Amino acid sequence: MNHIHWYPGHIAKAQKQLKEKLNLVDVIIEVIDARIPYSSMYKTTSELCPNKPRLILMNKSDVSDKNYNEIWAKIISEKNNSKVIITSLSNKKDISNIISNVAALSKEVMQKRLQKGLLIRPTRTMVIGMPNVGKSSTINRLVGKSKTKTGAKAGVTRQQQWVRINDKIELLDTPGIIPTVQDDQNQALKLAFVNSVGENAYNSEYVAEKLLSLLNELYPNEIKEYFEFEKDKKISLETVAIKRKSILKGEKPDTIRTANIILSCFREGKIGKFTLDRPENYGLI
Ligand SMILES: Nc1nc2c(ncn2[C@@H]2O[C@H](COP(=O)(O)OP(=O)(O)OP(=O)(O)O)[C@@H](O)[C@H]2O)c(=O)[nH]1
Ligand SMILES: [Mg+2]
Repeated sequence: MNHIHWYPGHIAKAQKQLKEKLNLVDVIIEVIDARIPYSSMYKTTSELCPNKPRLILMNKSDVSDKNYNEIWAKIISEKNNSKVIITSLSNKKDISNIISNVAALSKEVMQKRLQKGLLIRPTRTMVIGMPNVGKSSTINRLVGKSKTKTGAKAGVTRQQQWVRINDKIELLDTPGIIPTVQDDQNQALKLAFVNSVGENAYNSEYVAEKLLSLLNELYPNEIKEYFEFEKDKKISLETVAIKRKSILKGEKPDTIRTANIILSCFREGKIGKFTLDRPENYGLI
Protein backbone atom coordinates (compact mmCIF):
# COMPACT_ATOMS: atom_id res chain seq x y z
CA MET A 1 0.00 0.00 0.00
CA ASN A 2 1.73 3.13 -1.20
CA HIS A 3 -0.58 5.79 0.04
CA ILE A 4 0.85 8.03 2.70
CA HIS A 5 -1.04 7.65 5.96
CA TRP A 6 -0.78 10.42 8.44
CA TYR A 7 -2.30 11.76 11.58
CA PRO A 8 -5.14 9.29 11.85
CA GLY A 9 -7.85 10.67 14.12
CA HIS A 10 -7.25 13.27 16.81
CA ILE A 11 -7.41 16.04 14.23
CA ALA A 12 -10.41 17.77 15.75
CA LYS A 13 -8.85 17.53 19.21
CA ALA A 14 -5.51 18.87 18.03
CA GLN A 15 -7.22 21.71 16.22
CA LYS A 16 -9.13 22.61 19.35
CA GLN A 17 -5.92 22.61 21.41
CA LEU A 18 -4.17 24.74 18.83
CA LYS A 19 -7.07 27.17 18.78
CA GLU A 20 -6.90 27.49 22.56
CA LYS A 21 -3.22 28.35 22.35
CA LEU A 22 -3.77 30.75 19.49
CA ASN A 23 -6.37 32.57 21.56
CA LEU A 24 -3.60 33.47 24.01
CA VAL A 25 -1.41 35.25 21.51
CA ASP A 26 -1.54 38.61 19.78
CA VAL A 27 0.60 37.77 16.77
CA ILE A 28 1.14 34.34 15.17
CA ILE A 29 4.46 33.38 13.61
CA GLU A 30 3.74 30.67 11.01
CA VAL A 31 6.70 28.77 9.59
CA ILE A 32 6.48 27.13 6.16
CA ASP A 33 9.09 25.33 4.04
CA ALA A 34 10.36 27.46 1.13
CA ARG A 35 10.79 24.31 -1.01
CA ILE A 36 7.07 23.60 -0.78
CA PRO A 37 5.52 26.89 0.30
CA TYR A 38 2.03 25.98 -0.76
CA SER A 39 2.02 22.37 0.45
CA SER A 40 3.56 23.21 3.84
CA MET A 41 1.02 25.89 4.59
CA TYR A 42 -1.86 25.17 6.88
CA LYS A 43 -4.94 26.20 4.95
CA THR A 44 -7.18 26.78 7.94
CA THR A 45 -5.05 28.94 10.26
CA SER A 46 -7.16 31.92 9.36
CA GLU A 47 -10.34 29.98 10.17
CA LEU A 48 -8.98 28.94 13.56
CA CYS A 49 -8.18 32.52 14.48
CA PRO A 50 -9.82 34.99 12.14
CA ASN A 51 -8.38 38.50 12.17
CA LYS A 52 -5.29 37.61 14.17
CA PRO A 53 -2.19 39.13 12.59
CA ARG A 54 0.24 36.58 11.21
CA LEU A 55 3.87 36.80 10.24
CA ILE A 56 4.76 34.03 7.77
CA LEU A 57 8.35 32.76 7.62
CA MET A 58 9.34 31.02 4.40
CA ASN A 59 12.11 29.04 6.05
CA LYS A 60 14.88 26.79 4.69
CA SER A 61 15.36 29.26 1.87
CA ASP A 62 19.02 28.19 1.82
CA VAL A 63 17.93 24.91 0.21
CA SER A 64 15.12 26.18 -2.02
CA ASP A 65 15.39 27.52 -5.58
CA LYS A 66 16.14 31.25 -5.23
CA ASN A 67 14.28 31.96 -8.47
CA TYR A 68 11.02 31.09 -6.70
CA ASN A 69 11.49 32.58 -3.22
CA GLU A 70 10.30 36.09 -4.04
CA ILE A 71 7.54 34.89 -6.35
CA TRP A 72 6.09 32.63 -3.68
CA ALA A 73 6.55 35.20 -0.92
CA LYS A 74 4.50 37.69 -2.90
CA ILE A 75 1.72 35.21 -3.70
CA ILE A 76 1.49 33.94 -0.13
CA SER A 77 1.52 37.43 1.26
CA GLU A 78 -1.33 38.55 -1.01
CA LYS A 79 -3.36 35.38 -0.52
CA ASN A 80 -3.14 35.55 3.26
CA ASN A 81 -3.06 39.29 3.63
CA SER A 82 0.02 38.81 5.79
CA LYS A 83 3.63 39.85 5.85
CA VAL A 84 5.98 37.11 4.55
CA ILE A 85 9.71 37.00 5.20
CA ILE A 86 12.19 34.64 3.60
CA THR A 87 14.36 33.02 6.28
CA SER A 88 17.02 30.39 6.85
CA LEU A 89 18.79 29.01 9.88
CA SER A 90 22.11 30.47 8.82
CA ASN A 91 20.91 34.07 8.29
CA LYS A 92 21.56 35.99 11.52
CA LYS A 93 19.65 39.06 10.32
CA ASP A 94 16.37 37.11 10.38
CA ILE A 95 16.05 37.44 14.13
CA SER A 96 15.92 41.22 14.29
CA ASN A 97 13.72 41.21 11.21
CA ILE A 98 11.24 38.81 12.84
CA ILE A 99 11.23 40.79 16.08
CA SER A 100 10.62 44.13 14.38
CA ASN A 101 7.83 42.67 12.26
CA VAL A 102 6.11 41.16 15.31
CA ALA A 103 6.37 44.54 17.03
CA ALA A 104 4.88 46.31 14.01
CA LEU A 105 2.00 43.83 13.78
CA SER A 106 1.24 44.18 17.47
CA LYS A 107 0.78 47.94 17.29
CA GLU A 108 -2.83 47.69 16.18
CA VAL A 109 -3.57 44.99 18.75
CA MET A 110 -2.22 47.17 21.54
CA GLN A 111 -4.16 50.15 20.27
CA LYS A 112 -7.34 48.07 20.44
CA ARG A 113 -6.48 47.08 24.02
CA LEU A 114 -6.07 50.71 24.91
CA GLN A 115 -9.41 51.62 23.35
CA LYS A 116 -11.07 48.85 25.38
CA GLY A 117 -9.50 50.26 28.51
CA LEU A 118 -7.24 47.22 28.92
CA LEU A 119 -3.70 47.45 30.19
CA ILE A 120 -0.85 47.60 27.75
CA ARG A 121 1.32 44.53 28.21
CA PRO A 122 4.05 42.85 26.17
CA THR A 123 2.91 41.40 22.86
CA ARG A 124 2.44 37.64 23.03
CA THR A 125 3.44 35.52 20.11
CA MET A 126 3.88 31.84 19.25
CA VAL A 127 5.39 29.80 16.48
CA ILE A 128 3.21 27.37 14.57
CA GLY A 129 3.78 25.16 11.56
CA MET A 130 3.86 21.67 10.15
CA PRO A 131 6.39 19.11 11.40
CA ASN A 132 10.07 19.71 10.63
CA VAL A 133 9.70 23.15 9.03
CA GLY A 134 12.06 24.73 11.59
CA LYS A 135 9.77 25.80 14.45
CA SER A 136 12.10 24.78 17.28
CA SER A 137 15.13 26.28 15.53
CA THR A 138 13.21 29.52 15.12
CA ILE A 139 12.18 29.55 18.78
CA ASN A 140 15.75 28.82 19.88
CA ARG A 141 17.12 31.58 17.71
CA LEU A 142 14.55 34.06 19.00
CA VAL A 143 15.05 33.12 22.62
CA GLY A 144 18.83 32.89 22.49
CA LYS A 145 20.83 31.64 25.45
CA SER A 146 20.65 34.62 27.74
CA LYS A 147 16.89 34.88 27.99
CA THR A 148 15.40 33.56 31.19
CA LYS A 149 12.02 31.96 31.28
CA THR A 150 9.19 33.73 32.99
CA GLY A 151 6.80 31.79 35.15
CA ALA A 152 3.82 29.94 33.74
CA LYS A 153 0.77 32.12 33.46
CA ALA A 154 -2.86 31.39 34.18
CA GLY A 155 -4.63 29.68 31.36
CA VAL A 156 -1.52 28.00 30.08
CA THR A 157 -0.65 24.44 30.99
CA ARG A 158 2.37 24.07 33.18
CA GLN A 159 4.63 22.74 30.48
CA GLN A 160 4.16 25.93 28.50
CA GLN A 161 6.01 29.03 29.44
CA TRP A 162 6.33 32.50 28.14
CA VAL A 163 9.84 33.56 27.35
CA ARG A 164 10.75 37.21 27.25
CA ILE A 165 12.35 38.16 23.92
CA ASN A 166 12.65 41.85 24.87
CA ASP A 167 10.60 44.23 27.01
CA LYS A 168 7.87 44.36 24.38
CA ILE A 169 7.58 40.75 23.22
CA GLU A 170 6.93 37.41 24.90
CA LEU A 171 7.06 34.06 23.11
CA LEU A 172 5.37 30.81 24.03
CA ASP A 173 8.26 28.36 24.39
CA THR A 174 6.49 25.46 22.66
CA PRO A 175 5.34 25.55 19.06
CA GLY A 176 1.90 24.75 17.76
CA ILE A 177 2.03 21.65 15.64
CA ILE A 178 -0.58 21.64 13.05
CA PRO A 179 -2.73 18.63 12.38
CA THR A 180 -3.10 17.93 8.69
CA VAL A 181 -5.88 16.12 6.95
CA GLN A 182 -4.94 13.27 4.68
CA ASP A 183 -7.12 14.14 1.74
CA ASP A 184 -4.47 15.30 -0.69
CA GLN A 185 -1.89 12.69 -1.70
CA ASN A 186 0.06 15.15 -3.81
CA GLN A 187 0.56 17.37 -0.78
CA ALA A 188 1.30 14.34 1.41
CA LEU A 189 4.06 13.24 -0.97
CA LYS A 190 5.72 16.65 -0.95
CA LEU A 191 5.60 16.75 2.84
CA ALA A 192 7.19 13.29 2.86
CA PHE A 193 9.99 14.55 0.56
CA VAL A 194 10.92 17.26 3.10
CA ASN A 195 10.55 14.88 6.06
CA SER A 196 7.40 16.45 7.42
CA VAL A 197 5.54 13.13 7.63
CA GLY A 198 6.54 10.38 10.09
CA GLU A 199 8.67 7.74 8.37
CA ASN A 200 6.33 4.98 9.49
CA ALA A 201 3.63 6.52 7.36
CA TYR A 202 5.17 5.71 4.01
CA ASN A 203 7.29 3.40 1.92
CA SER A 204 10.61 5.12 1.25
CA GLU A 205 11.12 3.45 -2.14
CA TYR A 206 7.78 4.73 -3.35
CA VAL A 207 8.42 8.25 -2.04
CA ALA A 208 12.00 8.41 -3.42
CA GLU A 209 10.83 7.18 -6.84
CA LYS A 210 8.19 9.91 -6.90
CA LEU A 211 10.80 12.48 -5.85
CA LEU A 212 13.14 11.40 -8.65
CA SER A 213 10.39 11.65 -11.20
CA LEU A 214 9.34 15.12 -9.99
CA LEU A 215 12.95 16.34 -9.98
CA ASN A 216 13.40 14.89 -13.45
CA GLU A 217 10.42 16.91 -14.60
CA LEU A 218 11.36 20.20 -12.85
CA TYR A 219 15.17 20.08 -12.79
CA PRO A 220 16.25 17.53 -15.43
CA ASN A 221 19.71 18.98 -16.02
CA GLU A 222 20.59 19.43 -12.37
CA ILE A 223 19.71 15.92 -11.32
CA LYS A 224 21.33 14.23 -14.33
CA GLU A 225 24.48 16.14 -13.56
CA TYR A 226 24.33 15.22 -9.88
CA PHE A 227 23.88 11.51 -10.57
CA GLU A 228 26.26 11.67 -13.56
CA PHE A 229 23.66 10.41 -15.99
CA GLU A 230 23.73 10.89 -19.77
CA LYS A 231 21.04 13.30 -21.03
CA ASP A 232 18.82 10.62 -22.54
CA LYS A 233 19.26 7.98 -19.86
CA LYS A 234 16.17 7.32 -17.78
CA ILE A 235 16.54 8.21 -14.13
CA SER A 236 14.90 5.87 -11.62
CA LEU A 237 15.71 4.26 -8.28
CA GLU A 238 16.95 1.17 -10.10
CA THR A 239 19.19 3.01 -12.57
CA VAL A 240 20.62 5.20 -9.80
CA ALA A 241 21.32 2.11 -7.63
CA ILE A 242 23.10 0.43 -10.54
CA LYS A 243 25.09 3.54 -11.36
CA ARG A 244 26.19 3.81 -7.72
CA LYS A 245 27.01 0.08 -7.64
CA SER A 246 24.56 -0.42 -4.80
CA ILE A 247 23.85 -4.04 -5.57
CA LEU A 248 22.47 -6.80 -3.35
CA LYS A 249 23.40 -10.48 -3.49
CA GLY A 250 22.01 -11.98 -6.66
CA GLU A 251 22.77 -8.80 -8.67
CA LYS A 252 19.60 -7.05 -7.55
CA PRO A 253 19.91 -3.25 -7.25
CA ASP A 254 19.58 -2.15 -3.61
CA THR A 255 16.65 0.19 -4.11
CA ILE A 256 15.82 0.52 -0.40
CA ARG A 257 19.28 1.80 0.49
CA THR A 258 19.35 4.02 -2.58
CA ALA A 259 15.91 5.44 -1.72
CA ASN A 260 17.06 6.38 1.77
CA ILE A 261 20.24 8.01 0.47
CA ILE A 262 18.33 10.01 -2.15
CA LEU A 263 15.79 11.22 0.40
CA SER A 264 18.42 12.31 2.89
CA CYS A 265 20.58 13.99 0.22
CA PHE A 266 17.55 15.86 -1.06
CA ARG A 267 16.54 16.96 2.43
CA GLU A 268 19.99 18.32 3.15
CA GLY A 269 20.04 20.23 -0.13
CA LYS A 270 22.95 18.16 -1.42
CA ILE A 271 21.33 17.31 -4.75
CA GLY A 272 20.55 20.96 -5.35
CA LYS A 273 18.39 23.87 -4.29
CA PHE A 274 14.92 23.01 -5.44
CA THR A 275 11.39 24.38 -5.14
CA LEU A 276 8.78 21.74 -5.81
CA ASP A 277 5.57 23.74 -5.57
CA ARG A 278 4.87 25.88 -8.61
CA PRO A 279 2.30 28.69 -8.64
CA GLU A 280 0.92 27.68 -12.05
CA ASN A 281 -0.06 24.26 -10.69
CA TYR A 282 -2.38 25.89 -8.21
CA GLY A 283 -3.83 28.42 -10.60
CA LEU A 284 -2.00 31.19 -8.79
CA ILE A 285 -0.42 32.84 -11.82
N1 LIG B 1 18.81 23.84 5.60
C1 LIG B 1 18.07 24.28 6.62
N2 LIG B 1 17.74 23.46 7.62
C2 LIG B 1 17.00 23.94 8.63
C3 LIG B 1 16.55 25.29 8.66
N3 LIG B 1 15.82 25.46 9.78
C4 LIG B 1 15.80 24.27 10.41
N4 LIG B 1 16.52 23.35 9.73
C5 LIG B 1 16.75 21.94 10.06
O1 LIG B 1 15.52 21.25 9.92
C6 LIG B 1 15.37 20.26 10.92
C7 LIG B 1 14.10 20.51 11.69
O2 LIG B 1 14.22 21.74 12.40
P1 LIG B 1 13.38 21.99 13.73
O3 LIG B 1 13.65 23.37 14.16
O4 LIG B 1 13.61 20.89 14.70
O5 LIG B 1 11.92 21.88 13.13
P2 LIG B 1 10.53 21.73 13.90
O6 LIG B 1 9.53 22.43 13.06
O7 LIG B 1 10.67 22.14 15.30
O8 LIG B 1 10.33 20.17 13.80
P3 LIG B 1 9.31 19.24 14.71
O9 LIG B 1 9.54 19.59 16.14
O10 LIG B 1 9.74 17.87 14.34
O11 LIG B 1 7.95 19.55 14.23
C8 LIG B 1 16.63 20.34 11.77
O12 LIG B 1 17.54 19.37 11.30
C9 LIG B 1 17.15 21.74 11.52
O13 LIG B 1 18.53 21.84 11.67
C10 LIG B 1 16.94 26.16 7.58
O14 LIG B 1 16.61 27.34 7.49
N5 LIG B 1 17.68 25.58 6.60
MG1 LIG C 1 10.37 21.09 17.13
